[in-house]
Amino acid sequence: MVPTITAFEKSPDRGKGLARDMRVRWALEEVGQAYRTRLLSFEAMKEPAHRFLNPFGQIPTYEEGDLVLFESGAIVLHIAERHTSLLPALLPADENARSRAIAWMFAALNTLEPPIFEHALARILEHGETWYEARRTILEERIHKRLKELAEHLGSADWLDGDFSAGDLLMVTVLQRLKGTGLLDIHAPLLAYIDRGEARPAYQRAFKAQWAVFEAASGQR
Ligand SMILES: N[C@@H](CCC(=O)N[C@@H](CS)C(=O)NCC(=O)O)C(=O)O
Repeated sequence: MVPTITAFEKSPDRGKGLARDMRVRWALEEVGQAYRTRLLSFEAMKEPAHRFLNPFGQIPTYEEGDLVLFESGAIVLHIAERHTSLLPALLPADENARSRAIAWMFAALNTLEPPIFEHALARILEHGETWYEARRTILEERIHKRLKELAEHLGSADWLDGDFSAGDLLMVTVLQRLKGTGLLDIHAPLLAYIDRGEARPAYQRAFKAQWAVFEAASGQR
């Protein structure tokens, strides 16, 4: 069954691929699963029809027969779990290694993403506030602490725990939000890590698909 995902009709990131549908597209490409995309305006995301799929009125969602999912991490985990017989898979066959890969998925979304996303939001929504510089400094200190720890764990390895996994997929998408901020400059291994993720053919296909949406929307303006 071909699943349907939702994505922004006009992504506010202007085609940079930072919206969270990108994680889902990338996971689907990694496992070779075709998918359909339903594009939504900001207004449509808040309508009851979409809130039925995601109570928070956000993208991405995932529909596959009777199954409806929201939360990008849960969707990527579902895709990974449904395609474990593939080689290479997004989750390792060994049970302990699989649990560790899932731990990295949580680490990406629970330990790294919160300060990184807060920083991005602050840059957009709070930069005019009198206290903005102080808040920015605090958030950047928190981010640097986590990036240093992550880079130390990664060391000279290509991926976080053995082969590329769903944990790496989520981690790379989380770190990408820092590109252009300068915050990654002193964490060179992480820049190379993001590059490795982005070089994967599945990532390239996913990026192209979301870019096509942005280009089509730009043409209509
Ligand atoms: N934790 C959720 C966050 C979803 C989320 O923040 N989606 C954004 C796009 S990346 C969105 O829909 N923003 C519009 C809004 O919240 O109104 C996930 O990982 O799926």
